[in-house]
Formats: sequence, structure tokens, C-alpha cells
Amino acid sequence: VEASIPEPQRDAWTKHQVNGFKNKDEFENEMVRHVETTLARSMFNCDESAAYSAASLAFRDRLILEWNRTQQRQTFADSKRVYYLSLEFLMGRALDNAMLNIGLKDVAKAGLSDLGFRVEDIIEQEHDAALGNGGLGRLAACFLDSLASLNYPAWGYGLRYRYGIFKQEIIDGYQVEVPDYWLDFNPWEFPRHDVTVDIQFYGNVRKSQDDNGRTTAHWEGGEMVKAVAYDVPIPGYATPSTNNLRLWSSKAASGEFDFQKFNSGEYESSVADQQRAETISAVLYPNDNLERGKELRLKQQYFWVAASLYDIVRRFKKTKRSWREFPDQVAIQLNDTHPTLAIVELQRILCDLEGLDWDEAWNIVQQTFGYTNHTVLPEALEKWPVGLMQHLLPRHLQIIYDINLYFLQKVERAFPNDRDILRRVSIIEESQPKMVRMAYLAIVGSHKVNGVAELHSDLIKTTIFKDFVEIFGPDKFTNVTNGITPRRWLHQANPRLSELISSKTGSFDFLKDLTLLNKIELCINDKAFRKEWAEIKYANKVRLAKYIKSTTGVVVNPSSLFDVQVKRIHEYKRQQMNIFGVIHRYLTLKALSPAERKKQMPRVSIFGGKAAPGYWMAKQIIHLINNVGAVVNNDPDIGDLLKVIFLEDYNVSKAEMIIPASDISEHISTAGTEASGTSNMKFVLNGGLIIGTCDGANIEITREIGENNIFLFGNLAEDVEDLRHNHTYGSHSVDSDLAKVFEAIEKGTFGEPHDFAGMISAVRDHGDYYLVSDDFHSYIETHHLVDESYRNQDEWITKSITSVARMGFFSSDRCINEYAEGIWNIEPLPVESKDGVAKGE
Ligand code: GFP
Ligand code: GFP
Repeated sequence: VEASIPEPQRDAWTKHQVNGFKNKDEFENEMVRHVETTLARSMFNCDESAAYSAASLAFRDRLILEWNRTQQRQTFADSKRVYYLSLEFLMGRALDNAMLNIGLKDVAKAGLSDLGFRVEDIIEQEHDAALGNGGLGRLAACFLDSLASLNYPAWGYGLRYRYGIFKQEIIDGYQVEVPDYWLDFNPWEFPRHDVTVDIQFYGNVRKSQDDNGRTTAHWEGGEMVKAVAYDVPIPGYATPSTNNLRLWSSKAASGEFDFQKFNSGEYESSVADQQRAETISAVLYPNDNLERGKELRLKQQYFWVAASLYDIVRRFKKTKRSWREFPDQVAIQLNDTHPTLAIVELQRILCDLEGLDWDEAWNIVQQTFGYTNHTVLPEALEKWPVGLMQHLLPRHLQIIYDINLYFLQKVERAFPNDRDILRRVSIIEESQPKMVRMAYLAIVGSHKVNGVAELHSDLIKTTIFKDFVEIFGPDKFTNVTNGITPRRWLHQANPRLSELISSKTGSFDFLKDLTLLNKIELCINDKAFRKEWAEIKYANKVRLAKYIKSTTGVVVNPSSLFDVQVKRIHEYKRQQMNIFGVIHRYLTLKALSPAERKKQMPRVSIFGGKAAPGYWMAKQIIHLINNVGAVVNNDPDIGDLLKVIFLEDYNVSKAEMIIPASDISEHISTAGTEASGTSNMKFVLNGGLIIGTCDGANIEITREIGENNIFLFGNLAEDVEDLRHNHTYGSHSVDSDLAKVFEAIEKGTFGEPHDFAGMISAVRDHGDYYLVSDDFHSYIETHHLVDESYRNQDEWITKSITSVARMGFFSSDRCINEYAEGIWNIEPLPVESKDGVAKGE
């Protein structure tokens, strides 16, 4: 492209080339220009919201210049790219992240100050981009940050939901869901009205034969919907590399509005078409770890996958390479089974549209895809009714049948004497109705399958995917332990701690190589360092205490032990055990004499998290937490000894404030249920200790930081099956302390007991699937240990510093490098700066 521009024109373009601001003066220039022109305001009516808009536009302009250069560099280099397909990208706020990654926060701070604003206030104006439920979506966001920071040529592909995850309000102790309309003003996206794809649904399949007897399938008729691309630039840290997150939005294929229909009097039906099309990208499904099997969800999945593959294939075709080279140029990672239809779609493109043989096409498909599993919970494994698939995607169902046929033939040859294996591993479940098992399809169509922490990767090999390990061999299955980006989860969330660490390690290099954190262990006896360390934690707690006061009215003492559990509300994550433990603590305190009480360690129990709107039990847990708070926080016998707080509408930006303020945080899932967890990593990285079960990444965290620095409790994953069996067939009595907790609830101590009958009977009468009673004693004992440890502040700080020092492994940079080498086979694209020096190394 470049070579084809004639010299004189090229000179004109070059002469007027736009350069981003580099200093305070230029930044202020940009600010004022945006206020006065883009926003049509002036110094007399520029409030904080307008200042946020202008500052964001100034940074956005800078980002897009680097974005353009990065994309051009990648196109010319023509090297392999990775595409991360995820239905969720839980990005949070962008301005602070952009300032820090570009390295111009100080410039912005000074510039804003000149214009009469505090940078912290301006950052607070931004609405979170909340296009995700929880861990899976936030992991995708951390991966984008690492991919760009490490200079990998990588794109994310997702959906541009008009409504992200709902906003949570707590009214009379209950969760109420309010729509999150976040797109009113979003300076971080670039609409690409020229990048559109027509997506087909429904219709039927016709087969034709050519002269050579070759059959071709033609998918005809049905309905068209248009996908429009929106690009979100993703800046790397301390490198000019700026990658792309492309989000698709749905529109009626006929354009805005069908005038033919309008003129013929069908006004309403013309509007209805438009609305039906736009519904596809309207909402993020608010379920985590539960699949509901709704048609619209399947439509979302195909819409996004088809648009993304069209785009990927189009880009590949520009290189004029042969199809055989596709897997050398393209790696596609499936974030969970949600994008599994991409496997079928690529096979369809290659066979039906490009005319490749089945085997050749299938070879390409398998080499291209990798699949990441995030859960072993059966209720979260996706299955789609065959009838629905037939109706919505008739050609895809045929291809799935063929994939399954060839796969089962292979299995039959390998295991001639095992009839049952065919039934077990079939992509089609012979149930009523028949179902397509998406995880099996993902395994069969990928060259690598990975879990997200060691225990989880072992579990998938020995339980849900056991047969597939037999069939494909163990090498197809691998582990990549999750990680988090230290840019957001240390540098941005805890600037003072980041600064302190840099003063001891000599630079901010640890943000690019987190293993450098180990240098701070050498300062473990440095008095001034330890003092500053403790002061930072205290200041973060003061900030959270202020926030608690302003949002809930409850006054908490920042010297108390802050105990935090923030994450989606789910029985397997066991917030119910936590609140039962809090009630136990309350009852114990009440039973003490005033003199004895004074000796107890004051606690603040902080909860936050959303419940899926249809998940009744999770909502009851929220209700109980709030009711317990209402009683405990107003009990004059208790005072500062115990406060119970539920923070409304937990999201990424709140996490950035809450996590640095925690002394102890809870990661207490039933062993074997939490695939990894990533907030455990964030808390430890910010100097908080954790209490947890031997589950997910807790195990590897323990290995890295040492057993003395973590509070582990509870039954092990290997014992869970037997315990559950005993609950059902043996005698099962509730732990005696827990029984007292139930008694208090049933007496009405925390409001209408009837409301919590379901929570209690799940444990007492329905088999206690999540082993709350089995683990309760050890949970309570371990909390006593936490209290005792916290009394010895000196030792506590030693644990805190030691833990942070040993967290290097949990950077998402390590994680992305493992994917790049072990699954994607891609290399970073070095960046040459103008003076010829490689940057971003
Ligand atoms: C991408 C970007 C374009 C850019 C080209 C080449 O296009 O803006 O001009 O790369 O640098 F979107 P595709 O790869 O999507 O064609
Ligand atoms: C899921 C798993 C978590 C895991 C994340 C990221 O999270 O254990 O850490 O994926 O791999 F459950 P949710 O989306 O369910 O929060």
C-alpha cells in the first residue's frame, strides 16, 4: 500500500503527520482544543465530567496513532498473529490505564492541575466497561494488557454489548438489578462503519454436484444481520505496541430502516426488524458458571464467531498465501466453549466456500485452534439442543454430525472392544432432547486443551475429559496457570506500594518482569521500609473506610482487621460459610463478659459481589449478609469488635480500591470447584494475606510464598467425592458450632427465619453438596489463628512483604509467554523506534 503513493502526495502526508502530545504544554493544548471544539464548551462550563471527556479524547488520539503504526508494522511483518475469542472482556476503566501504560500520567496530572482539576477526581468520572461476569472476563482483559506489553501481534474479538453486566443496588437488604447503559459517552472505541459483515441465520441447505462428482453444500435463505466493528485500542506498558480489541455490534442488514416497508404502511414491522437485529448484541448474559441454553445466546455466539472468522480469513487472504499456511499465520484461542462454533465455521468456510477437501480443511482447523477450559462444574458445561441448532444453523449441524462421525470412527478403530466409549465421547448426547456437547466439540477441533491452574488441569484429565486423554494421548492436554497484570493490579491500584517497591528494586522494571519483586525480600529487616509498608496498608484502609462510610453510613475503624470476600456470589465459592462464620463470631462475642470482649481482635467483614438474577440461593446469601450487618453493626455490646459490610455493585474499579485495603481475604471454595481464582493473586500482590482452601491457584500460591504465609484449611479435593457419598448414604450430622448458628437464624435473630430456610436446609437436609459443615470447624479454627497472627504486627508485616516478594510467577506476562510458546507458537514483534533502537524490550 505504502509503495503505491506518489512522491509529492506522500510528502504532503508526511509533512502534516500528526504527532501525539509529549509534554504538559501540548497536553493542555489538546485538552482545551477538545473542550472548545469536540465538546463545544469553554473554561466557564467545563466541569469534571467534561474534563474527563477531554482528557480521554487527548489520550485516545495518542493511542490511535500508535495503534495505526502497530497495525501497519504487523501487516508488513506478515508474521503469525493470535486471536483471542472471548464473549467477555471485563476491561474496567481505561483512562488511568492509558496514562500509566503510555507513561504520561505525570504530564496529565500537571496539565490538569494547571487547568484546575485533580487527576484522581477526573479518573473517578469514568464509567467501567463491564463486558463480563467475573474471572473469565477479567482474565481476558489481563491477557490483552500482557499481549500488548510483550509486543505480541494479537487481537481480541468480542461483542459490543449495549448493556454490560447489570448494576447492583441493595434495597432493604435485597439485590435489585438495574441496567448498565455504559455507552452514552465512550471515547475509547472507534466505530468502523466500513468494516461490516453480513451474518446469516436459519434457512436451509441445498447440495449440488459438479462434473467431477464433488458435492458442495449451499446454505440458502433465512435471515441476515449486519455486524459492525468497533475497535478499542489496547496500549502496552512502556512500549509503543498498541493492539486491537474488535467488538461487534449488530444492526439490521437492510440498514437503519426499511423505507420500502415504511412506504407500504408496514412501519411497525420495519422497526421490529431493526430491533430484532439489534437485540443480538444488546445484553451480556449475567450468568457465571451456569448455562441457560437460550436461543438468543446461541445467536450471539454464532454472530460474533462468524464475524470474527470472516475478518480473520479476509486478513489472511490479503497475504495471498496458500491455505496450508493458515495455521502458520493464525492461532485462535477459544476462551471457554462459548466460541466453539468457530471450529465449525472455519470448516464450513474452507469446505463450502473455498472448496478444500474435508481432510485438508480439518487438518487446518485442528492446527489453528486451542481451547481453554475454566470449570469442571457440570451445570456450566455448554450443551445445545440439536433441534435448536438445526433450526438456527442447519449447515453447521450437518458439519457437526460429520465431525462426530469421523471422530467416532477413529475411536472405534482404536478401542474396538469398548462399545460404551462411543456413547460417552460422542459430540452428540443421546438424551431427550439430543444435545450438542460443546466442550467435546472444542476438544476434538483443537490441537491443545488447557486448564487454568495445576489442580484444575489435573482434574479435567482425570474426570470430565478422562476418555479424551485416552483417545488423544496426554500431550494434547496441558496447564497454563492464570496470571494477572501487575500494571493494573499493583501500579494502578496501589501507586504508593508500587513506588515503594521501585525505590527498593531500583526501577519500575518489576512491572515488566515481576520476578524482580524478589529483590524486596532483601529489605525485610529495613525498619524504614517496613514502616512505610505498614503505613501504605493503613492509608489504603482509611480510604476504604471513608468509602464505606459514604456509601453505607457505617463507621469502621481502620485499625481493625479487614477481612474481605469479593467475587461473584455462588454456593461453590461459599460466601454462605463466611457469613455463618461471622454469625458464629457474633454469638461468641455476645456470650463473653465485657472484660473478655475487650481482649478480642476487632474485625470488619467486608463482602461484595453480584448474584445472577435468576440464582435464588445466591440472592438469599446477599440478603442474609445484609441482615446480619443490620443487627451486628447496631449492637452496642459489639461496637468496633465486629462490623459487617456489603459493598454494593462490586466491579473492576471498586476492586482497585478494595483489594489494596485488605488484611486477609477469603478464597474458600469447596476443594476442586474453583478452577483457579485470580483475585487471590491480586490480594497477595497487594500485601494482603489470604485464608483459603487447597483449591485452584491457592495451591500454587502456597508453593511460591510458603506455607507459613497463608492460612489453609478444609478438606482436600481428593476427599470430596467420599464425603458427598457419605452425606447421601451415611449418617450426616451438622457441625455443632454451625448448628448454633442455624439456631440463631431460626430464632429470628437476623430477620424473618423463613427467608433463610433454604440456605440452612441445603446444608442440613439436602446433602451439603458444598461441604460447608465438613469444613466449618477447621474454618473457624483457622480464623482464630488469623486473629492471633494479626496481634503480632511485626510478624504479619514480615509475612506480607515475603509474600509479595515471591509473587513473580503470577504475572499474566508469564502466562501469555507460556501460551505463546506452548500453544500458539508465536513470537513477539520487536519494535524499532525512530532512532533505530529496539524499544519495549
Ligand atoms: C488493519 C487495520 C487498518 C490498517 C491495516 C494495515 O487492517 O486500519 O490500515 O491493518 O496496517 F485495521 P486489516 O488487517 O483489518 O485489514
Ligand atoms: C472462571 C473460573 C475461575 C478462574 C477464571 C479464569 O471464573 O476459577 O480463575 O475463570 O480462568 F471459575 P469465573 O468467570 O467463573 O469467575
